[in-house]
Amino acid sequence: MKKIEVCLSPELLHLFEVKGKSVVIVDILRATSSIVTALAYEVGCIIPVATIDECKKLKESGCIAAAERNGQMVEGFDLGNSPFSYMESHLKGKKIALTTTNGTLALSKSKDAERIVIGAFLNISSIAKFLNSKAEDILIVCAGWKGHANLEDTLFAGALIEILKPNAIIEQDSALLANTSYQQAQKNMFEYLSHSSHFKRLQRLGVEKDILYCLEIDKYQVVPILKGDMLIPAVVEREAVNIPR
Ligand code: 3SL
Repeated sequence: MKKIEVCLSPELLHLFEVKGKSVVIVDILRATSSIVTALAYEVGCIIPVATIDECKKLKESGCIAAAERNGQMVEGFDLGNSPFSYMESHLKGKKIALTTTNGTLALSKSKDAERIVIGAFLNISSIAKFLNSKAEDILIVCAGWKGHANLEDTLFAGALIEILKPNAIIEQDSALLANTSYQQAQKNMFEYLSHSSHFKRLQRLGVEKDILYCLEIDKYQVVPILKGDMLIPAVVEREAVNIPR
């Protein structure tokens, strides 16, 4: 049986071995929900980068570029981080460079993993199925908020464990904590999260509809996987990727 572990914040990643593992990056509000949405809406690929400067360079080289800091779109970029902005038909088949406060940073810190996939409630069953089809141990990396753990990513980790646990070993307290929290929250996650910090931050920014959307379960089947520097759907993983700008 494979092991499942949960890293509650990228700041704790030095305590884990990522090499040889399937790593699931999670930033429910909203980076990983936006990435899943983008690929479900047939964006060609997402190039995740940790910094605004890297994203700017990709924009200069002709990519569409999306940047978010502190919940808001960064001036001078084409897109922010609302999942709804990735549903536009003109983005179909395009390369989009993306940097976000925590989500893309968590990803860049996990790059030594055997494979990296992107998880959200929107694709949770497909992620579980994909992970079950692989032999490697699993590490769920929660993006959190600026080094701190957050509730929404922890709940997702717990929900994924709930699906995977019949075939897995859980021997670590953060995985137990996540799973127990999810069991408490599952009847009404929106209500459960309503006192959490990023929920309130996004509410102040007037994007409560993004929160509701990001908590929808199994809306899509796409499994975004990192290939080189691009996130693409896992089903096209073995095909030659030749995506126009
Ligand atoms: O922290 C992140 O990476 C973002 O998802 C934050 S926000 O939801 O866009 O505010």
